[in-house]
Amino acid sequence: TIKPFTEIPGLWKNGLANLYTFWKLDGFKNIHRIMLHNFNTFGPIYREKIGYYESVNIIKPEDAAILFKAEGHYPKRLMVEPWMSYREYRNRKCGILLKDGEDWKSNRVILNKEVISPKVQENFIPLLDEVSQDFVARIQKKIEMSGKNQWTTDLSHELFKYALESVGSVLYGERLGLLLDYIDPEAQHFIDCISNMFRTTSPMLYIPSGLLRRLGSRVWKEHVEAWDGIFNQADRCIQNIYRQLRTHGSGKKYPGVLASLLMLDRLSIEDIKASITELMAGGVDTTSITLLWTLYELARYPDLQEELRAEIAAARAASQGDMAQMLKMVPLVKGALKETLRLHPVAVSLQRYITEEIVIQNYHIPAGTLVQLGLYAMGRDNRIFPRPEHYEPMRWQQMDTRHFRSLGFGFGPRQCLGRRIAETEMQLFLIHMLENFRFERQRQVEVRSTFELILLPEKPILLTIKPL
Ligand code: HEM
Ligand code: 2DC
Repeated sequence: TIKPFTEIPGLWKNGLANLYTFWKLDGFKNIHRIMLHNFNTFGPIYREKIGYYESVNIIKPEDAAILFKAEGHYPKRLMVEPWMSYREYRNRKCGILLKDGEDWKSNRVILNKEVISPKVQENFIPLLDEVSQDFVARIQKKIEMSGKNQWTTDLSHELFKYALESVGSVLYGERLGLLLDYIDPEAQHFIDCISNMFRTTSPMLYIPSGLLRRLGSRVWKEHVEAWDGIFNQADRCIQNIYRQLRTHGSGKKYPGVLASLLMLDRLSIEDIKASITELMAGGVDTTSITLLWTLYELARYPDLQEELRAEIAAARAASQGDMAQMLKMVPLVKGALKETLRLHPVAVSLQRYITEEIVIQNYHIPAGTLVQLGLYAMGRDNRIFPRPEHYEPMRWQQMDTRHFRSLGFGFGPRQCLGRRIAETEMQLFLIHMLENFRFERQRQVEVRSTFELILLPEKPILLTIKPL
């Protein structure tokens, strides 16, 4: 017999009391560990209410399959309210990330063609390959300058630049110049603004941002400042391409995502600007942190680095300089990235408002409910991933991975729009870096994640980079 919604275990009766407990547990930074704890306490499904925000939480791949079948034609995830509030406050248009319904769908269909289809991915490869090669050269220079034939560093700042340079080259079809010795202070400011934007979002998640705005609170002010910086820099980049296109037209073989969208002329300029801004902002911390975690894991396993190098060398030889071909021959590199996202997902959860009633773990869940899949908790569950604490890229070759286990980029028509850019950029990075360097770690202590809307390393990760 199927049990009613009201019998789902969990703490959902007193939202305010739960918000207080959450706050006392420093929940804003520990949301991922609290979710893990809740699954251990309540089992594979629990209901929760924190403040005014209510959800049902699930963890199993087979339940994720049921969830995504009920997401409807216009899948809707939890609205990040502060992001929406900013756009209302500054009277800015929402891009693809915050749109809904038919408006989202019609924009997404067009963006898919220019951002995530296999056809355009081929165009991204040479652009991203060049950025990776420049990054290697930059690291080589740093190693030389150190005078010690090795470089020990917190690589995150370099990775932010790499990520912005990569996404910028794809969006604008030209280089921003972030890997040069002297970089544009505006570009560095943009990077700082993105981190600040994420950091100031999480404390506002459970408190209506309208309230914080009227109270003139400090987080809200910092949040606005961060988004202002993001929009201003993106506007400058977009204006620049727009002007070039009007005066010279596009001479290049592939002019980038923005110019392609402008020439296609199927979205309004305002819609294009809004989504390009979000793509530019979404393309920095996500890939850079995933790459940092990957190097962190690889630094612990020198043998794995060797296996990856062997695969890369074989692929390099077999593909004879055709990078598109080469990327099809590196399953272990791809497995490593999946393994990183399993242990260190960018998004702590995936969420959908279901459009029809479903049954999960024998409980009725009514249409309209917000259902969350605990991505971080799933990746660390030993019933789903045997020996979850082991970093084993190989497991993605053996297991039945098709069944809702590799969900780092989300799922279905609402999945990450930047997925192909991110994957290509990260694969090329690992290929070039492993072809040139070895990675080691000073202290073999574990670095935990902290929640700043996305999951980030709690403290700096120090790596030692040595030439091969
Ligand atoms: C959405 C993860 C990189 C732009 C998402 C979602 C996830 C995600 C989990 C929500 C998907 C869902 O609800 O099903 C990641 C990860 C990345 C990454 C793990 C890298 C390791 C990027 C990059 C860009 C980007 C590089 C931009 C170039 C977006 C956008 C959305 C999105 C625009 C919203 C799509 C929509 O609502 O239709 N991402 N992302 N992401 N991501 Fe990413
Ligand atoms: C954060 O409880 C935790 O890819 C919340 O590139 C639920 C939630 C909702 C939406 C998620 C967010 C979480 C984490 C960050 C995500 C976001 C959707 C897109 C965004 C996953 C899980 C991200 C990082 C985008 C950001 C683009 C932005 C900078 C314009």
